[in-house]
Amino acid sequence: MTSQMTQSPSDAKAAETGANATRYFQKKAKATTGTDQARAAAIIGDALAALHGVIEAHEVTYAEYDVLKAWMIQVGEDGEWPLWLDVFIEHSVESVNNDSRPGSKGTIEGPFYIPGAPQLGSEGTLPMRDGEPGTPFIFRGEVTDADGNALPGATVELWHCDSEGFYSQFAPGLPEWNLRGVFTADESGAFAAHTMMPAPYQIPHDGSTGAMIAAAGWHPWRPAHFHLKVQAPGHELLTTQLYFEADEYLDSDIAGAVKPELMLTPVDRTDGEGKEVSYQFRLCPEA
Ligand code: MBD
Ligand code: FE
Repeated sequence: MTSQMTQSPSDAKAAETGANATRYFQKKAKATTGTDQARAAAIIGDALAALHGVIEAHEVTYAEYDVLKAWMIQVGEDGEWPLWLDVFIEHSVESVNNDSRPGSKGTIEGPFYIPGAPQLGSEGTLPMRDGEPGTPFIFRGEVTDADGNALPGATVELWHCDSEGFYSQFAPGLPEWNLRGVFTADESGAFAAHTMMPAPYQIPHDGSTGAMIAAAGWHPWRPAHFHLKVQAPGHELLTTQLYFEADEYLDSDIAGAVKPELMLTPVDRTDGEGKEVSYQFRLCPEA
């Protein structure tokens, strides 16, 4: 019967969250990469050799091998591969591909981006519940090219969790587009997003991903963050996150996605309740 009853975000289960993330990923996944056979053989061969090296270095037992097998089966059954991969692997792919770009630093997308959020113009309030809990926050941004010239019409997609760490469309009982929206930079390249401050965030940890973290004695936390995708014609898409100075999890982000360039230092608003901050996004010219 519980499935018939109204659910609240805190009823979120890693398996349901994971199944949603898997479904969204499968919608956008491409079947081919254009990777040729020689490169595929090199990547696959090196990946397997690296794993064999770990097994030899630690003299992994058959009992441990069987635990790995059972665990991998369970990750798949619960749909947690998007979560696990984005937490433990994506940061390496992101840095190999983007570290040498000029302009603002990017970081991982993570598993909870959904395209098609409401369009809010150059200034607006993200969709939120009546009485949305948290500290009101104004995020002002400017979008420029790598030389600092304004990029009017640039789009800025912003998504983040609520003050309890839940993302809409991944935890039950939240309005569809809660704390997700798309802004368009005005003629001076500026936009302003009115929202609530996100809280430090625990990745879903009641499933297989959590079991691995617990087995290693780690914690499941990420520092509080905004997720953003910033885009303008003729420029590379910037996928990034912004964090808050002094957050206790900056040095131990389970997803390894913090960079010193991605820090916000909000100040108290002088004209109202809450905090505000501004940030400049410099986009890299298209290759
Ligand atoms: C998140 O919110 C997130 O940003 C990452 C990287 C992984 C899991 C959940
Ligand atoms: Fe996130």
